[in-house]
Amino acid sequence: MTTMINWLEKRADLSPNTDAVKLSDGTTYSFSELYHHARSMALQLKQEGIKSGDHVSVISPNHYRFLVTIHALNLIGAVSFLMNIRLSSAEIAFQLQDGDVSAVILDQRYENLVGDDLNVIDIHSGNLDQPLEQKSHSMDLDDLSHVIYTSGTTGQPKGVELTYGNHWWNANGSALNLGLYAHDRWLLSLPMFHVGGLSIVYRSVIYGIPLHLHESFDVEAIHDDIMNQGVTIMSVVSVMLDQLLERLGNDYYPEQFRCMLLGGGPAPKPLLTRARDKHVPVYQTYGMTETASQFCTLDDQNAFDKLGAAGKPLFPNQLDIVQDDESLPAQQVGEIVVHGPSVTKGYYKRPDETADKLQNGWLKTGDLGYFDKDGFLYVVDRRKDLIISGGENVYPAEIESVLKGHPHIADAGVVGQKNERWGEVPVAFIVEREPVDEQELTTYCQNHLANYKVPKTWYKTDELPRNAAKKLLRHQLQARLEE
Ligand code: S0N
Ligand code: AMP
Ligand code: MG
Ligand code: MG
Ligand code: MG
Repeated sequence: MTTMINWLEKRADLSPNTDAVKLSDGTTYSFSELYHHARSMALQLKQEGIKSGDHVSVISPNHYRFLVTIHALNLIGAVSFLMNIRLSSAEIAFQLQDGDVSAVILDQRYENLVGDDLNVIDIHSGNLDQPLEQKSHSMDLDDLSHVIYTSGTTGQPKGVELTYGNHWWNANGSALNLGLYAHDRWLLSLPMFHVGGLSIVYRSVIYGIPLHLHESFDVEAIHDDIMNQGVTIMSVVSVMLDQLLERLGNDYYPEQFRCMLLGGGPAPKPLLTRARDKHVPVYQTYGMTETASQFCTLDDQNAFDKLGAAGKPLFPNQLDIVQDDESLPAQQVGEIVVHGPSVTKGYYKRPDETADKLQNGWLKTGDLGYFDKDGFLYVVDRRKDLIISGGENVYPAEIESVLKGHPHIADAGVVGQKNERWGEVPVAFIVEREPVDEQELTTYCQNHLANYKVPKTWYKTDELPRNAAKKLLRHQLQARLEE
């Protein structure tokens, strides 16, 4: 047990007048204002019945109120379940139930995603400037701060448990790698419901630097922010970098822009080359929900030399490449396993899966990679069957199980297809029981799944390749696609 003063409270004491946030319309809030707003929100939420230890879901796009809510729930000591706004109501319902969630704080635009059996609170209600008494708040590094769901090979999403300690070590490891300057400003456009965005919230408070909060991925607004508003770091996924480079055209970013942190999936070599040609300092990173964001990252010295590498494990993380429990030498591809204080303690209410994936403190990621002779990580393949579309994970098993629930479908197999815009998109092979048209299938999937999981192309076939044990051979479907 390691207790600390609440980080926002500490930051508001150390740098009360420093900007905590800058919004795209130019509005700024200082750390002391953010702290006051979070305490006001916490008071309101307590009046709504939320107390320490409660499981509370937050469903919102990026917004100042979302940031305030995250801090307010931390002040109360409630565990926040951050949910992807792109999910369908069926997917949200699963997480709410699985997570034993008792209240939902949401942006009204997403009201239709939840039933009325829970305590639903409008994130935009409540006065953020309430008169408050002096009070001190603490946090325990071993306590859960968030649970974030990820899908799996089985098609059943599971909640990754993240503690304050996970975030603390992640933020410290990041600064020890990227460095920290008094004038740093981190642009936040990744959604805060994924760890890539969430981790910036904690870095801002722990480092005492402003975050430039964008409510959507508006290329023009972001380009302007980098060019004219002193942004020094931005976190992106490949599809964002691609569009930003397009917008940059023949121009160059100002010198103070020192890091484009690129993660969330593979980085195509041509994209990295384009960025290098434009002197955009891309730091490729490897990390995941289970490691509270970046785990391995390139550094200043090697950002341009080790194109394609995801760097070395951040201080004090360890990463190994293994096969049959043996470490492999450099250049040999094996499974990536990770160990360190930013790694999750496990999956909520999933003791078997936790025991299977976390052994002796090492997490089996399922990803494949190798070290070069200098110890830099190269990720060569993702967890089994994982498709990444624009930074969002898509698991074939999840889509297949929805498709097989359709009365006219006898069998279904889903694989990823290369896509100019999203990197990869899911496509489906189906065996019909009775004729069914593509529009009907698309609508059916839209009712059950997030949009980015809906197959973009349908291939009708007489039979799917399965082995003797009836296991679907997805690589054969993949090969058919490439033909
Ligand atoms: C790429 C984004 C911004 C695209 O969204 P955009 O442009 O805002 O789309 P919309 O206008 O909302 O929708 C238009 C149509 O496009 C569909 N759509 C939207 N997104 C996708 C998608 N990803 N794939 C396929 N289709 C998509 C909409 O449905 C809509 O369709 P129609 O018109 O039919 O209604 C957006 O997708 C985005 O924000 N992506 C990033 C998500 C993300 O955060 N991923 C990272 C998750 N991983 C982690 O957090 C761990 C790694 C990590 O921590 C990290 C990652 C990056 C950088 C740093 C780190 C770090 O370690 O610190
Ligand atoms: P998520 O937790 O949803 O962000 O998914 C994390 C997964 O994204 C990892 O397990 C990898 O499969 C993939 N990933 C993350 N970073 C990289 C990278 N640098 N190169 C390739 N794949 C990556
Ligand atoms: Mg101000
Ligand atoms: Mg994901
Ligand atoms: Mg939908």
